[in-house]
Amino acid sequence: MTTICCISDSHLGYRHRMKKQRLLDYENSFQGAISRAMELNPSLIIFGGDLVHHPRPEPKSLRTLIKNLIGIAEKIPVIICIGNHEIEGHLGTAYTPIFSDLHENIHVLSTDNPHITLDIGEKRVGVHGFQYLRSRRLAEEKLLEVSRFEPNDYDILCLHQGIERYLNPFELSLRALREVAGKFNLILSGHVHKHQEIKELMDITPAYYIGSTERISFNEAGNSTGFIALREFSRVEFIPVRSARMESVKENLGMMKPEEVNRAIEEIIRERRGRIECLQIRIDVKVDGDYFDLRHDWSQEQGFKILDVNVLPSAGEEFRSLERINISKDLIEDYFEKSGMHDRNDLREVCKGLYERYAGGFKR
Ligand SMILES: [Mn+2]
Repeated sequence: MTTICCISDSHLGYRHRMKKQRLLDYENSFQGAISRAMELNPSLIIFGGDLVHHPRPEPKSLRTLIKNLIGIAEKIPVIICIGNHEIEGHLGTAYTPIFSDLHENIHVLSTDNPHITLDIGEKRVGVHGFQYLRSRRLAEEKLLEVSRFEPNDYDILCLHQGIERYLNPFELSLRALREVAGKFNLILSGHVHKHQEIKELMDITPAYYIGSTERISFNEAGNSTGFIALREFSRVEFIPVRSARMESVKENLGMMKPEEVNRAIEEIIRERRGRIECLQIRIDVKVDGDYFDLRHDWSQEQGFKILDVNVLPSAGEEFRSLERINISKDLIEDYFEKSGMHDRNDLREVCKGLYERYAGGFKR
């Protein structure tokens, strides 16, 4: 069986919420994805970009990456697309193009090198794409350019761009993609971390977001982590990869006494200890009592890699009355004096300027 694996958005070297343990998570899920992929005995591995989180990655993560790339390349070809996290501007700001010098089996897609053709099984396979481009005009122009090639037996477009309806701002409109989609047998993209079909293209050609191997924010708590395996040039499977278990809990407690709020949060934590590794708790509550009786320091709670507790008390009368204070230039002067910032003339002038520009004419 011919298999092509596509792995994306591993974000190696990311220190999520400044936690050291999270650095390891990105490494482990990346290694996990590669081990699982290699078990499938693939003929090619494509990386969809954002292999690393920073354009100048932390050395240990870079070492993990390089060792793995060379390890794979000893056995099969590797193709890499360059993601937004790996590049700051032009190609010269990214380390990724250098990876093609590590091994003759490693190929990097870029506007300098947008077409890679390989013999896989009985087929001549073309993989086409370029580095993440920030400008919509440029990205659409390059897409059109890259789509002009002599067809192979099987052609894959591999990108790392924001696509209309999935990200805003986007760099590729659906119109531009639909125009060229027919040139390809498969379209793959990194960048959007949730694995899914790009359904607006599916009537022309199968198109997918590859998905990420580890979540980089609590917004992604609901995403599965894993990678794509293309079987026999026809079937696309999503292969799950173990990552840190993440949950985001949002609750509205209505009206509660501070000690009841504390107990409710402790209960949420207790239920998840040992089951969830990264936990975010967001509580909306009308506090019946003193806000300062809420427990504010949760850092002593053991058993989590990240525990993030936020209590948002709904605004009571005392907050609403604040809205009725009229701002004036005198009030700004007053604030700078009383807050001990009387020396900050630069900031004071900026504030007064902003007031004049946006609120100066406003009188109740
Ligand atoms: Mn990414």
